[in-house]
Formats: sequence, C-alpha cells, structure tokens
Amino acid sequence: MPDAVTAPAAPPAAIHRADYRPPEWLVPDVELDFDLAAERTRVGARLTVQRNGDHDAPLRLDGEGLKLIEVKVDGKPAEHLHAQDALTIPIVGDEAVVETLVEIAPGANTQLMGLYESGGILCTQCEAEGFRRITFFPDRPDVLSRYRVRMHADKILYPILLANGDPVAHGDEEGGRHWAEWTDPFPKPCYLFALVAGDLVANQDSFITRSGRTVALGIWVREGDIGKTGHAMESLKAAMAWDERVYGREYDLAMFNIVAVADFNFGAMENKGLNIFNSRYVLADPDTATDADYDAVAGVVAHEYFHNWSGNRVTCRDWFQLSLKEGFTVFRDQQFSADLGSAAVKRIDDVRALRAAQFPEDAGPLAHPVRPDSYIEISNFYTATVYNKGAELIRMMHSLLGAEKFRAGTDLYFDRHDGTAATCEDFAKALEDASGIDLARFRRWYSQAGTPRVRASLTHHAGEGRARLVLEQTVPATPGQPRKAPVPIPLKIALFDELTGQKYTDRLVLLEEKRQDLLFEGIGGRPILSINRDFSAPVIIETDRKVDDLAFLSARDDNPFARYEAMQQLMLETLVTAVSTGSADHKPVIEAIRQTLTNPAMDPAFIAESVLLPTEAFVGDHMLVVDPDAIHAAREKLRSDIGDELESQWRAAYASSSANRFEYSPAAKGARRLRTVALGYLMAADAEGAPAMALMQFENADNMTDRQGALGNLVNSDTTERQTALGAFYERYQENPLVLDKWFTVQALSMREDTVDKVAALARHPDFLLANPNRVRSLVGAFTANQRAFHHRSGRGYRFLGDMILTIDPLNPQTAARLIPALGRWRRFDETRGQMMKAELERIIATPNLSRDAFEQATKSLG
Ligand code: 0A1
Ligand code: ZN
Repeated sequence: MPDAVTAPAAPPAAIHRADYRPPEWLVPDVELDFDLAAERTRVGARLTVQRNGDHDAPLRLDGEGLKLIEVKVDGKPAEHLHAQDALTIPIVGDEAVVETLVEIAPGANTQLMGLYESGGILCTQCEAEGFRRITFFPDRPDVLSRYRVRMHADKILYPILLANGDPVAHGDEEGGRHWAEWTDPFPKPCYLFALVAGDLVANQDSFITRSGRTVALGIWVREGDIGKTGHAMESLKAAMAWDERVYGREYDLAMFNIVAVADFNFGAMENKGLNIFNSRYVLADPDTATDADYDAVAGVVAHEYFHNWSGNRVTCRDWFQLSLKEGFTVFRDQQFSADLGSAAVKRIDDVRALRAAQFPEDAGPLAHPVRPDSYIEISNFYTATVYNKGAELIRMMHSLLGAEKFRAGTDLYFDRHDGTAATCEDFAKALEDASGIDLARFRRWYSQAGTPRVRASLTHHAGEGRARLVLEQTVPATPGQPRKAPVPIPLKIALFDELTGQKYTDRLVLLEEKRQDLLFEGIGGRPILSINRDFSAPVIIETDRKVDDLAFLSARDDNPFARYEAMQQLMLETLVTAVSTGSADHKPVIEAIRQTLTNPAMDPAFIAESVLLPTEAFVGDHMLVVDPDAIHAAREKLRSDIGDELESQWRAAYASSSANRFEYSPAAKGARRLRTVALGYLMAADAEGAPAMALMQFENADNMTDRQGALGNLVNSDTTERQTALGAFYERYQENPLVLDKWFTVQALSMREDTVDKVAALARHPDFLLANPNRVRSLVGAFTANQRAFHHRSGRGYRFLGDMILTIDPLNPQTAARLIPALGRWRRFDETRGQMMKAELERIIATPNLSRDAFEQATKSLG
C-alpha cells in the first residue's frame, strides 16, 4: 500500500493587531497542583471561569504538547474537544469550575519554554506563550488571575520549592517527598507565573520599604555560587530604594526572590515575586566577572525589579503592546544605571548598543514599528526596536515634558491602570492628561518603522550678527510602509563661537514639520553647531560640518556626549574616505585623540570610550556597499598610526592607570578601561614589547577585566603569547561555564584572517554545547558580529551559520531564530556575498519541519 499522502503543512499564519478582541472567558482564580519530577510531572489545574460579555462561545483553552488525562466541569467528567493545541469545552451558564489533569516531561524540554530542567533545577519560563506548555489556559496577557500553587517533590533532589507571591504552608509526605504551597494575592497574566524546585542555597537579606514594611530578599543559586551573589543583592536593594525615590513605587509583597539558572533563552524574567535569571546576570566576583559584567548584573537586576510596577502591576493588553512594559522599563533601568555611575559613559554605551543593533534592524528587511502591526511568532519581537528604540521614545517624552510633569504622568498611569492590562496609547494618554502637553503627533513614533534622518545646515551672516539653521527630516520607507509622515524630533542644540569657544545658545528645539528654519540673533563670530546633544532623539544627523569644526567640538563642547560624538564623526569620516578612495589624512583624528588623552580635566572612563574607533560594522553601515576587507584594512591602518604617533602617550596612560588592588569603584573601573584601550593601541602599532606587556597584564591580573582585556588584545596577534594566554585561560576556567563562554567569545571576535576556520573548529570542541543558549551565543552569536570573519569572501562563514541554525532549530527554535537576522543583511553586500547569504536563507526555508520562529525570520529576511 502506498504511504498516505499528507498535505504539506500550511505556512504559519500571521496575527494582526487590528484583530484584537477582548477575551470571551475570564479566569479570576487558579489553583495549580504540581507533582514534580524531571521525567514526568503531573499538573492539576482548577480554574474558576466566567463568561465575559454576551455570547455563547465555548471555553477555549490553549495547550501545547500536553498529555491530557482528565477534564471535569463543576466536579463531573465533561465533554471536550482536544485538537490543534487547544482544548474546547462547552459550558452551560456563565460560571463554572473547570479542572484538568495533564502530564508533561520537563527533562525532555529543550526549548526552555514552559517547565524545564536546568542543571538539576526544575524551573519555568512562561513569557510570552510558555504557560500553555504547562497546563490548559487562555494564554494571553489580558486574562488576569489570582494563583494558589501547591508543589510536591522529592525532598533530596528538590529541597527548595518556590513560586510566586508568599509561602503559606509546607509539609512532608510519604516516600521521601515533601510539599509547599504559595499564594500570590495580585491578579496576574499567566506569562508571569513561575515555580522553581531544586537544591539551592540563598543569599538572604531584607529591605525596609519607605512605609516601613520589611521585605525578605533571597538570591537562590547552587551551593558553590553563593560567594558570587553579593553584587546582585546590593544592586537589588539599590534598585528598590531608587524606584521609591524616583518613581514613588514601593514593593508590594513580603518576599522577593531571584533564582539563577544556567540554561535560559534571554537575560532574565520578571515573574511576580520570583524573578528567574540567566546566571550570567546574577553571578559576579572579581576573578570571574568583568566590570561590564558587574554593570550588566546591576542593570538587569534593576530592570526585572522595576517590572514589578511597569509590567506586572500594569501589564500589556496584547503582545503588540510589548514596548509598553519593555521600552518604559529599559528607560527606567538606564536612568538607574546613569544615576549610579557616570551618566555620560552610560549614555555612550546605550547609544552604541542602539546603533549596533537597532539601527541596522530598522534599516533592513526585519524593520518593524515599536508597536508592531503583525507577527507570526511573538518570540521574534523581543527586539532592539521594541526594547531600545522603545526606551528612546520614552526618553523623548521625558525631555518634552520635563522630569516633573513626566513623573506626574507616570503617577497617573500607574494609578489609572493598576491591576489591569493596558496599551501604549493608555501610556501616552496618561502623560498627556497629567502634563497638558499634546502628544498626538508623537504617537507616529510608535506606528512608523525606520530611523529618521535629519539634515542640518547652518549659515552665518556675520554682518547682521545672525545665523540660520535649516532642519529637514525624512523617514525612510520600510517593509509594508512605503510612505511616512514627519515625526516630532526633540533636538538639543548649541552654538559655539569658533574663536572664543563662548556658547551662544543651548536649547531644546522641536522639529515637527518636514522642514523648519531657525534664526539665531547676536551671533557675531562664526558659530559651530552642536546638535542632538545627549542623543536627544534616535535619529541620524547629517551636517556639512568640516573637520576643524568636529575637532573643535571634540575638545571643547561642554556636553560630554556631544564631544564623544564629534570625535566619532571625525573618525568615521576618515575611515569612510579611506575605504572609498584608498587613503585618508589621519592627522586630524590623531590630534583630536592627543588632545583628549592629555587633557587632565577629563575622566579616564570617558577618555577610554571616546578614543575608541567605531567598529568595522558601524563603518559598514555608512557605506553603500559594505566591503569588509577594505574596512578592516583601513581601520587597522588608522589604529596602527594612532598607536605609533601617540606611543609615548599610550605608554604613559598605561602606566598611570595601573591600579594596585582590585576595587569596584567608578575611578578604578575607568582606569582599567583606559589601560586595556592603551594596550590595544600599542599592540596595533606593534610597539616594542607590547605582547609581553599584554601577557604580563594577563598573568598578574587580580581581576577578570584586566585578564580578559589582555587576552582580547593578544587573540588578534600572531604571537606565542597568544597561545600561552589562551591555553592558561582554558586551564584555569574550564569548570566555570560563564567564563568559558568568554574563552569562546574572544576567539570568535578575533580580527585574524583565520577566524572563520577557528570558529568552525571551536564548534567541534567538547565544551561547545548546543543545548546551552549562552554557549551558542558566546561562539556563534559573537562570530556574526565579527564583520570581517563572518563575511569571509569564501562564504564559509555563511555556510557555518546556516548549519548551526538548522542544527539548533529542532532543539531550541528561539535561539536558532535569533541567529537568522545576520543573514538578512544580504542587500548591503556585493553581489557574490549577497547571493551566498540568500542561498543560506533559502536552504533554511526549504528544510522540513522548520519552527515557526525560524520560518518567520528566514522568510522575512529574504524580503
Ligand atoms: N520580559 C523579559 C524578557 C524575556 C522574554 C522572553 C523570555 O523567554 C523566552 C525570557 C525573558 C525581560 O524583559 O527581561
Ligand atoms: Zn523587560
């Protein structure tokens, strides 16, 4: 008999924002009963359901990969239909108690969505749609319920049982088992549900809220990691105090727990009262974490904590509103980190991240508005656009309203929408109502994709003492959005007298129309334009400022960000000229760096950031057709000239930045950063003894920042010191997964010609684990960010990435899909490279049983 002919699976369908309808059934109360074990877990659910509105639709619950054992309605076995990831139950009347019993296998869950096992710990991840992999439920953020959760488990394997809210009872059971029960009084959507069972120990502390309530804090880790939790705990307490002071937000439960797990798809998750973290954002000590890791721990701990209000108390109506919680919360964590350390360096870091990830996204085939209109798989929309551009929109509203009115607006927002699921529109409306400022046009920022470009031309009429600034904006076409309206762009602008350096004016200009003219009076001497100071708007500025003007600003602008920006612009223009004409005058850049480096008034942390050249990828973003090899050559030439010409200054900076003993303070961090940057220039210039200096730094370091800094420099070289350091690093840290990730990353980022082949070889290393997302990102993710290596003219980099994506997709679709956008940049490269990149996308799409995640990213990337 021939095989049955099965119709090819229909391509996954898109979900549209315009189709939103309120839920047909509400679930005010949920009781869950977990019989936990890795190979088989039984989940009993008891839902109180209520008909919502006038309709006669049956109850429809989502459920994915669940083995259904029993369904009851009001205590009796009930008629039901279980098909296509849903359970449909007809219900007579407007209220009922629905009980289901299902079985799942956490130990076999490699997607890391729902209930899964990580290093012997059972934990959950439910955002965005993971709860349906645990039990049948209306898995959408606008169904809010009160939860009571009981867990039963083996007492030896899982001595600690945690869930959302506060613990109410626990006890022992037969057969070496025990149980615990938790309740969460705050109604929440199911994506905020969490439980953890494992052999964990806690760093315990407490926080007294401003109204005098004591909150018990716990950071739960595996026993050997307890010594690495101090920084996360200090960060948590600082975040709690900051949110009270700056936003008037107080914590609301008696307990707040954080759990660190080694296998996690994203950074961390804000489950109510029980945050679950990727261990890389919890664990830190000087020997294993860099200063950047310390900063990231503080930032992510704060981010997840701040979600308690911006996300949990007020949640999202539907997933199109994701930026309502994410953009706002990123803005809040950015403000927190700026307050804690150097605000200027923080802003530089944030803008760098935006330009590295969000600008290319906005300029490519995956461009989407901050509030998207449709998606196939929502996991693909946890993007730099929703998070980081979303944060920039909040920042612009903060500038437009001023701090005080903005605070009045957020107070009104929290008040008005507490306990409900809201929209981006609700947020804008609250700010408007509290401030009296009209944000009608501002809303276009939420609906239009693409990075606006602003062309600024300044003319000076010396005789009349007048200057005229013409500003013109265009918002580029993006997929599905051919025509755009102008957006309101808040631009911080200043004018300086070229000769005296005196500041003529410093103000916030709102560019609302396509074109606007501004007149400045009392401008005697030629003015120099400083624009988009502090990066007041997420736009691309084009000016006709000359090299001398940029050099002036890089030395004399009183806005640190603008000073950094002028230097970057100078470097960028030099590199673009070098790539397109084959040579460029390096002197202005070298002189600007000399000025900065020898200015005793400047903070070393700021100096270190501003003397760094733009990345190869960033230079590529400014070329019509990216030529990775030419960009690499031009940048290396400039790097080596800077190293050479300023050799004695770099040596001096290196010597004066050597600290005695490790200390985690802004001054010590700045010194460490400058030291490694100086070492990088000395290495680039082949300065005498530089590799030996690097090896000495590597060997004598009492902290990971210096050690990794040295290794990151050596790894580009062709020296015996390189081999020595790589080998020693591996030996020393092979048992520490987070540090081993760094070992993979430094090699994936190496600027050597053979990196593409080294990376392919590392993917066969016994420590390269496909099942661990951190490890995959540490090698494969880092490699795609290495422009020259990934875009190797042989196409071996593309083939390697295609193979990786297809190997990972069946295990973990989210992690696989996040590697695809690198191939979507094919239009930006020459014909040969472009064709090879497209061929990989086509190969991915043609693969049977591809996940929805990978299907969406690959088809959209092909354009
Ligand atoms: N809400 C989290 C991000 C997050 C999203 C999805 C996850 O699992 C697939 C995990 C975390 C945050 O913003 O931190
Ligand atoms: Zn978040």
